[in-house]
Amino acid sequence: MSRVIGHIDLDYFYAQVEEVADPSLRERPVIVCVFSGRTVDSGAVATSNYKARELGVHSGLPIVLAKKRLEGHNPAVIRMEHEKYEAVSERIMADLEQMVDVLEPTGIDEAFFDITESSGGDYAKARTIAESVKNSIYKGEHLTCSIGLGRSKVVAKLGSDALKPGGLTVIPPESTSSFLDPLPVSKLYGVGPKTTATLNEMGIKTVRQLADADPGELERHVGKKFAAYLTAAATGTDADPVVAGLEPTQFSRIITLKRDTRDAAEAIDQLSKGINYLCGKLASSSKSCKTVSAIAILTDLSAKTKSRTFESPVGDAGTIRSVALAMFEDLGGTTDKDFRRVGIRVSGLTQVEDQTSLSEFLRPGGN
Ligand code: DCP
Ligand code: CA
Ligand code: CA
Repeated sequence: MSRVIGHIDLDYFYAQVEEVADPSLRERPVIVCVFSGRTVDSGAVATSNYKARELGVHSGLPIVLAKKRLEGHNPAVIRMEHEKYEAVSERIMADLEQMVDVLEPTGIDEAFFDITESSGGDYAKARTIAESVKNSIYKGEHLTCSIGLGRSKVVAKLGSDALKPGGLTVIPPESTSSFLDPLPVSKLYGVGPKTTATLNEMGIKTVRQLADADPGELERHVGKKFAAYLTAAATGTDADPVVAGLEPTQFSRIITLKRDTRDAAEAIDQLSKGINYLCGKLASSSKSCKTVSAIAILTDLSAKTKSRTFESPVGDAGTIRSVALAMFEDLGGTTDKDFRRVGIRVSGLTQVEDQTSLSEFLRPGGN
């Protein structure tokens, strides 16, 4: 039976979540921004809706530049709220998990899935399943997504990218090579600018040319292991299975301070929301943690961490806060540089219901 692998990617995710919350935004260019807090507009665009993209505004663009490009178009400039998008993502992933055989989340807005068994390897049936996934997400969250179906992860991923936004691209096994062949090699999963340049220098521009490349020559240029992957990817025969999402082993939050400082109380004050968020994560997954770590990125961008491991697991904001405060005080005392960014990590996660018998799973330290 032929495998049926899917890849799902939510469309302009953060910006679409904002549009759902306020539908009047749909008429305007929307940019969701990460403000670094240094000067009024310092920071970058996390993502933008398609109206803004048409005006040349994409992820990663400095906010100042984005505003310039959107001048006169009545743009909506929105501050990124990671917790908000994460909550939506978690609901969607939980829903998806019920609809497919195996779900492997690979990012906040995307996942691979396997529906070989439920479709019986029949791509017409698989299409119906993918359509109901799209409908379900739309019904539950009013969000659109793009899905690709194919016989491997590489093919499925290219499929979800092929007709964005709102696309469903089904590539049955017999159409694999006609779909892959004309694509530029840079489109393949795992092929970045460096590999693209290497391949182009070898005269390999399209996926077809990569599939036909001399294996020995390919190995000489990119190494044996990567050459084998590239050949498999180019022929849609990459065999990587979809692996069910692993349980998280840690949660963390890191922020950029409003100003550089070595004052632990000031750092903790700005981390308050982050600590509450971490405690919320622990509570909602019925976990507590054995280790709390304080992370400081100094003005010279070097990183310092300090960890404390408890006899019995903790999960309340008050404890984490006071332990973190003490650790930041220690960290501040060991350096003559100020903190630029600060973060908290909780690890050694343990299920609240059964802490004693789970002690064997606890991980040491978080350094
Ligand atoms: N993101 C970010 N910074 C980036 C890229 C992305 O913060 N440089 C965030 C915002 C996006 C989310 O991750 O909404 C998902 O990233 P995608 O690359 O999937 O981009 P989008 O979902 O925004 O758009 P697309 O419709 O192209 O998938
Ligand atoms: Ca996306
Ligand atoms: Ca994505």
